[in-house]
Amino acid sequence: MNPYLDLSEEVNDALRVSMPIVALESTIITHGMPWPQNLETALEVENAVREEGAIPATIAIIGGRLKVGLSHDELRRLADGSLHPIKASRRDLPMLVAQHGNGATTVSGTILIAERAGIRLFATGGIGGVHRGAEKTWDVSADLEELAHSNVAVVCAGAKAILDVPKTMEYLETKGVPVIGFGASELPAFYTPQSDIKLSQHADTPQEIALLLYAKWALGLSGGVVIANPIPAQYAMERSVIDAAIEKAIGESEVKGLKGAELTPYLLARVAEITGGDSLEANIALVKNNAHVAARIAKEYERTRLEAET
Ligand code: PSU
Ligand code: MN
Repeated sequence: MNPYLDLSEEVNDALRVSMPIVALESTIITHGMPWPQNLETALEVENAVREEGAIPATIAIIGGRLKVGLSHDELRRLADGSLHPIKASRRDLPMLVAQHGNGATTVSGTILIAERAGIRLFATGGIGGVHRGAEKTWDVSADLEELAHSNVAVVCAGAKAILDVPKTMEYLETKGVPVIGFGASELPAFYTPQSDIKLSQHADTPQEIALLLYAKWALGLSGGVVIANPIPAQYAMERSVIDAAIEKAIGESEVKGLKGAELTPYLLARVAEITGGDSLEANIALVKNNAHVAARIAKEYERTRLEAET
């Protein structure tokens, strides 16, 4: 085991007896949602995983330790800002470890650490991707490169339109990352269940996905898989409303000249403000839904793996 990793007792026990585990990120708590909904959501998402009979493992860096599975107190201190965590992707890990710093892990930071802990399933809201205007800014999320390397499958609600979604899909294809629609033939657009982007692969059951994951890694094809799970219809937003909010937020970010790691958190917060909190409500609902699905897949994956290996 990596000497910088700190597994919680519960996660350690679960790994020992091959219980299904679902990794969860912490940037969504610290830079993706406001206090106190961020803490409430973090706890509800962990609960969603437990309800399915799997173990949640929220990941963050505290005092330079790579924590897999957080205590209630650690979650609260991340959520209320008292730990002052930076948004941590792959590039930030060496400094945080060397200087005993605190970091909230993005999708990239989380799946990198999950892989080192031996966790194969991860749930979040949305992944980072190729930003609009990337041909000028070169702003491409480290999430995409990490998905190309780390052997972890991500359940998300597709990609939101703060990104250039077609370019994001091209990037994933180039890197050999399968994008599977879960009960969907189109890529979900985060706040809405559909986009106009057809997917070449889809699956209707957790078992189908588990078999695909097993096959991928048994073939020696390293890297991740994106499982695109549409927001449940009752929580979906009106497309014209959310599109207008996103356009407005992007316009403002350009006027302010925002770039780098601060851009995504700014856009998420502004879209929530502009929609009067509706986008936050949708965001919370879809993350919980993703946690349920990831836990069901994790259970099937463990079953598949044990069957194949005994
Ligand atoms: N997209 C969302 N919600 C989020 C994020 C992305 O809908 O909270 C967060 C995730 O942690 C993701 C990160 O890994 O933003 C991507 O940031 P960047 O674009 O700076 O790579
Ligand atoms: Mn970026």
